[in-house]
Amino acid sequence: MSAPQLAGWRHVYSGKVRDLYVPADEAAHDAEPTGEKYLLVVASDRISAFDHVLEPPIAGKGALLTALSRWWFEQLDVPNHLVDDPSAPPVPESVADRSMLTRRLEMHPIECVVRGALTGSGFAEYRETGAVCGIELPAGLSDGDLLDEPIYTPAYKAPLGEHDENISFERSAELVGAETAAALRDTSLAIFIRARELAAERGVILADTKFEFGRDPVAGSLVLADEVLTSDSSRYWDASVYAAGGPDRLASFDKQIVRDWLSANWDKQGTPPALPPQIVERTLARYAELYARITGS
Ligand code: Q0Z
Repeated sequence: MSAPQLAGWRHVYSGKVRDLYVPADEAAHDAEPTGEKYLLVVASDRISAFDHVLEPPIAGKGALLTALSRWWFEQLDVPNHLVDDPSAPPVPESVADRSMLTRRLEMHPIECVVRGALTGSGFAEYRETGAVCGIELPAGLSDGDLLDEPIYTPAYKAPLGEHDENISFERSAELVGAETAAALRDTSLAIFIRARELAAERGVILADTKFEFGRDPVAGSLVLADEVLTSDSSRYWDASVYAAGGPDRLASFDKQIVRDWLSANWDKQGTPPALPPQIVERTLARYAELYARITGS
């Protein structure tokens, strides 16, 4: 269906929005002597909301999110999974602007979530227990309140089909070892603090985000993988809308138009209706605006 055939690559997995490929002829492309393996991460134009993939796709979304991810990788002082290697299999022209050629890593089964605001599942957990992932927070916080000190709230990446589960830092250490757990936490927090500051300079609040890291199979070192700081892996708010304090202050920077339209035009039972062209157009414009604001171009 939506994951197309790519010459020279074999499709191995699709999420709601992205598709993964490995080289069709893996042996021919293992870079000696390291035996490096590649993975092509392709961002489609698919958009999801309320746990459904919608029709039609938002043409241009995949390229904008890929460009945003690439831009953030460049800003960050952290080793990442991007490959620029002439001996790697070529990336098909058709997906060049919405794919990342990466080194295949041994992924840590932890979603490294950092929250600079209390909302979503973090606020829900706080309301019930006063804590998020074992981190006690002051009483009386409201949905969307900003946290002076961002908090690291890891989740265990459950096997396919199961739901990710919020865990304590101690639990993460049991899963990946104390040293790796500490590195995941410290690196995640450091990236978040830098990114939040940068976004703030551009009038955007980075409310929270999720990183994924892998282990370089040869060096054993920690490598930042997946997409980074895109609006599919992060919550971005418009700082001026947030400051105005109205009911839309926690509106998603880019997806809110879609969510509002669906809420008004669908009872959330069965298949969602197709988005009208004007909603598609306005949503693409929001993705473009986020990219322009964050990168300043
Ligand atoms: C990322 C994901 C996607 C669904 C695996 N460099 C890497 N090495 C090994 N594994 C991964 C990466 Cl990026 C990896 N995901 C997340 C991506 C569709 C899920 F395109 N899964």
